[in-house]
Amino acid sequence: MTIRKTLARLVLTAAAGALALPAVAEESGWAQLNMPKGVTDISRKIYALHMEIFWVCVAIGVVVFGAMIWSMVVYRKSKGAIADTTMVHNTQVEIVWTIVPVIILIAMAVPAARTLIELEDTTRTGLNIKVTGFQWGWEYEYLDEGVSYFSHLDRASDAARELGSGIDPTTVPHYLLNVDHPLVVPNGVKVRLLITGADVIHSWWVKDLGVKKDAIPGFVNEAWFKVDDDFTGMLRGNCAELCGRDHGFMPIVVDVRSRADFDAWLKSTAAGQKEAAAPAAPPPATAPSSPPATASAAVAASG
Ligand SMILES: [Cu+2]
Repeated sequence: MTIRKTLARLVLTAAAGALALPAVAEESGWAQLNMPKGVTDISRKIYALHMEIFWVCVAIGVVVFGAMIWSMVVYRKSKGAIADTTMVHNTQVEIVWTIVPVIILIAMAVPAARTLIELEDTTRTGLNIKVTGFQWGWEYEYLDEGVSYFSHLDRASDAARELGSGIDPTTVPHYLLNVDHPLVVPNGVKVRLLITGADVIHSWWVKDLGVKKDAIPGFVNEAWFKVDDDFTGMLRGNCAELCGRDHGFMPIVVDVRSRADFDAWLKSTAAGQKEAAAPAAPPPATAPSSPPATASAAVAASG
């Protein structure tokens, strides 16, 4: 088979695969080489910007390296070429190679700035969640609803990662990419994240949401996302800041639900946590009173 045929077959296979996959299938093969389009308007804008800049870079590369290679081959010394000394300090050439890059940079800066401004607009949000990174996991607090819980690496991954565990990691579903309690959010709602760190710097990164924000102790960073109305499902991400020994073992899972499903989940979780935090029934007069359970001890039973 010729190289051209092989390449054509690879391109067709990749295209067919891309068409057959749902919106956020886990990428495999060729799709892994690029960033995903994601499930939000902003993530698609970031993807479009990335592709625009990518093709500008490709064009510049082709022109610059093409001119260099052509000059070196055609005007080589062995062919009797003599250097053109009029090109040195040629004012016209210098003006052209200053102005052309400036125009290219401005052409790239305009769409980049537009997307960046939109990315930073955390106004008019429908849900506020505080995200705290710690060694090694995440805490999520639904600020207006009084719901909070911790999210750790799931037990199956945690057991398989132990040295000499004897468990084949390929048999563990979503190995090192699964958690016990995912962040549950509704689709079609603008969600604001307030991101901070409890010990060292972490970074909350979910590529399908177009969010990657550092979690820094003593600072609160903001980010937002609004998942497409028609999307429900799991999105996966990681801590993107080297934060210590178990940096690779603090994945992020976002469970996107419909508005009604989310409301039901939030209501039942809030009720469950309130019940867990309520003081126990009054003890007998002679027995010492037990300390009340704290809200942080109540871990959400997310379904
Ligand atoms: Cu981390």
